[in-house]
Amino acid sequence: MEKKAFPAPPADKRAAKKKTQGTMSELMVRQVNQLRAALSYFHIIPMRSNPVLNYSVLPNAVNILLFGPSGSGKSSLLRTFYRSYHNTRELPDEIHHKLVVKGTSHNEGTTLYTTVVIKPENGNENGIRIHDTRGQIWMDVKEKAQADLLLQGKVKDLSKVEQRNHRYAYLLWEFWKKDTQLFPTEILKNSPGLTDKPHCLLFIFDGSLEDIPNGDEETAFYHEILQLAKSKGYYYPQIVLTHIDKVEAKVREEEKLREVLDSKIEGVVMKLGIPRSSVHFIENYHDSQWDTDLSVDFHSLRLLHESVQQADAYLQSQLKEKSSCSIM
Ligand SMILES: Nc1nc2c(ncn2[C@@H]2O[C@H](COP(=O)(O)OP(=O)(O)OP(=O)(O)O)[C@@H](O)[C@H]2O)c(=O)[nH]1
Ligand SMILES: [Mg+2]
Repeated sequence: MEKKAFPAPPADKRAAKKKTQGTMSELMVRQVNQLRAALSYFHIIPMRSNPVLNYSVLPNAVNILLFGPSGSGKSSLLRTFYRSYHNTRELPDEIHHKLVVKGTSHNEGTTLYTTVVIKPENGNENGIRIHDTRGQIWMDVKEKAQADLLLQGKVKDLSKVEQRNHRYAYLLWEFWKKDTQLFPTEILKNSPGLTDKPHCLLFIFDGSLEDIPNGDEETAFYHEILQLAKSKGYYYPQIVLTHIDKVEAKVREEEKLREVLDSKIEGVVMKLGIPRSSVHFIENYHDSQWDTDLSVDFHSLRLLHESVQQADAYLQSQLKEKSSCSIM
């Protein structure tokens, strides 16, 4: 895990310890600034030099879609992205009211599909949009059909993604019904294109749990969703393990912590068949965490940067040749 990749300060030499810590945080400040700059100037497929390809279908903003079990930290991650990118403690009112972070007394947090603009598109600069979703609870066919709908980019902002009639989708064959038969038409976009589709998928799990994903049913469910995503051209979904602070609080010793984190990552790699480089550990801003935390900013901006790169690669893979008509 990158968070611990920095050299640990010597245990008993105070002056040296202070100096090392100073150098480390200076380095991190520099990297955080570089990441913010890279994100603010990023441009989707900057080299558009192949005369055969139709670049006109490219969107002006990337869509990053968050998936994962209820309570895993999706909405908190979105909030963390916003805070880190804008270097701010407070979210604008509009976003604050839109985003629902689950309180300890609530069964469910987010219920609506919610789009938040982290960075607006502006002239030559491309935007970043993050789409928050209701967390999976049942891991059933109904939730699989909902995930499928979201993968197609068909859902309007602030919609409740729920089948029209509970009778639907209980049986497996119902999954093959048309979306318009399964879902209320008012939540569906008419003809979604590349601009509406997700360009990068992030699967969020609570990294402090013993078992990630949590149990056989959950593992089978996300394994299937990942296969579905692959069949739609998403070859490198990223897996985000939140709550690293909780793991750190339990395992104080540096070496032991590395072991624990490595074995968690290894478990996810084995269960979900995902490359190791696509698994990230994160601490989200949570509860009443008010002060800016350099390490939280650094790791979340690295993840956001990686997500934007993945979105770029996906969009590149979706480019088609111009039709002979449009060339003429
Ligand atoms: N300690 C700690 N708490 C976290 C972290 N991320 C999220 N939380 C807490 O976990 C709880 C659930 O977080 P949410 O962001 O609402 O989770 P969610 O995945 O959006 O939940 P649903 O909307 O129900 O799917 C909240 O109380 C958060 O404050 C983290 O990295 N560390
Ligand atoms: Mg949520």
